Amino acid sequence: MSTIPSPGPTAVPAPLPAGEPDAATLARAAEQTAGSLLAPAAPHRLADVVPAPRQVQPDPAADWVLPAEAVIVASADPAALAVAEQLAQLLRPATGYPLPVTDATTPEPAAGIALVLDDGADLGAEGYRLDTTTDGVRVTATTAAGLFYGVQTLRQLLPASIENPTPVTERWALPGGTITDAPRFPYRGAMLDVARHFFAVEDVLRVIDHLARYKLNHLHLHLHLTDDQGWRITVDSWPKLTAVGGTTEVGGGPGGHYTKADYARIVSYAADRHITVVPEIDLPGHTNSALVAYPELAPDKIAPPPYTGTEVGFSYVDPADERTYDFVADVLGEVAALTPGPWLHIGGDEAFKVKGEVYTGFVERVQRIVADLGKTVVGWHQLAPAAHLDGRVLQWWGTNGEDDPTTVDAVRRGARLILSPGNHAYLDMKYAPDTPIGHDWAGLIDVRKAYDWDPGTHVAGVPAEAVLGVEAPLWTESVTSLADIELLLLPRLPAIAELGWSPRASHDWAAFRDRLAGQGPRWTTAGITFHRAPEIPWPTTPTIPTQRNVPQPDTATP
Ligand code: TNX
Repeated sequence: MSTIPSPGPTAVPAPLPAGEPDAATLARAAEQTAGSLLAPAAPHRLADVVPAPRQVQPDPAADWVLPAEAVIVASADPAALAVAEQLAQLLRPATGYPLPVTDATTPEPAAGIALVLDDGADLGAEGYRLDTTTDGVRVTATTAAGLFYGVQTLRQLLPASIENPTPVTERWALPGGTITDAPRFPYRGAMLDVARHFFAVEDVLRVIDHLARYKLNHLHLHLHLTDDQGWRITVDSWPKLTAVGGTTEVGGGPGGHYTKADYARIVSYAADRHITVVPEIDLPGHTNSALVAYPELAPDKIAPPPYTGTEVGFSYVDPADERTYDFVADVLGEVAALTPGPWLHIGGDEAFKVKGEVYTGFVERVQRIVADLGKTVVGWHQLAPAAHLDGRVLQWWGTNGEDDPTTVDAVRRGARLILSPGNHAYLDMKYAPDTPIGHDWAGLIDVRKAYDWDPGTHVAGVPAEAVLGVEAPLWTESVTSLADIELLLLPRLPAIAELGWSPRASHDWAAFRDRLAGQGPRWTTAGITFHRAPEIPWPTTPTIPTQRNVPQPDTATP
């Protein structure tokens, strides 16, 4: 296995001058556009999208080439205009085109792209329709989220060189036809553990970008905020949590934490991409870093030493001390106040030393605190035996979906499930024995293993209606850099994204493998690290033009 370095000399596109295009550049672009009218069809098929769209109706006679003078027109609505501006920002670097964004009460794509909010479109809360005709592209949706997903699809339909950070000469052709799309599940997430190793805000924002690309949006980014090895979020009423508990991490590094402003920045960056942050405060176990800071929370009232190893299950806050519940209420109250989304994740996993009724009693009190804050409880499926509370969501991380009567019983009492099976969705598992980082306690997870399961039927006895969606957790005991994160995320994240988004009827490993292969050149061009999984037929020829005005062969069309 290997990672892909940034493009070598042969793949570097001929740069156009940065900044405002001058007259000569525009003239060249015009000439190129004229030439492209005679050039071959779009290099991609309309169906070459990850996750697979619900319905694709190609119309090869309707291919369209983005002209240099194209305008992006959006419905006169701030949220639609914001998506239009995001689209322009995606397209301007590689095209070098100005792509002005304008609004119109009745947008018409004269020679450009239109993003249309239409209440009557009947496309659902997250669906969209994308029509490419010889006049341009029109994305229609009922919500700004739908427009945003349409834009992610549009991005993938352009040549891979659209990912280049500087202008390249390219024929920006889009395949003609109509895509009508909407997700299978409302919750499509990934988790980043920022407790075992701390990651800078910029790294988290980049991970959010990766989620957005694959429509892992809306309710998804789940920050694992606290653990034995470090406390990562400022709590004003308990300042030593970060001042003391935040200064450690696995392996003895310096740790770190997010200030409230940092956290707010992550939340708003995610919200701009239609991603809701789900914060986790893991209780009652995984709390060594809190006990180091506040020994009164420890069962023996003695501060344990800071922990920088990777064992689990040894620490817990004292369920018999009222101060513990004051602590929980304060912490969850401050985190809830910073979090616009509906969810508070309270962990609940691997509290090996808090058993039976003591455990369920603790969980039930914490669930009540969450409800009193107006939030919905999410917790690992170990919460299952505790009493049901309206809306409660269990995140199932088991490895045997055939045999979990406790979870099935909780679902019968009203719980819904987020599916994160350890042996399919855990992004910290190695791909193969030689993967340089990662775990293997749940087995090896190659791309096919990540892809070949069905969230709707995975836990026997749990009906598909009780499944809210999927989440791919990335635990970071062995992950120390953004490149490590990307190596484990890609290409498995798009596999989980497809399980969350695409209709089951489209599930097909061979077809997925081919579509996924087309993402490789995009990541390479964008400078994103990924695992070059041997089971994926990554293209070997550079797809980025190296010379101006050389028509590109129709390589990707089978
Ligand atoms: C289990 S999954 C854990 C984490 C570890 C992870 C490593 C879960 C709820 N708990 O504490 O980091 O395994 O794969």
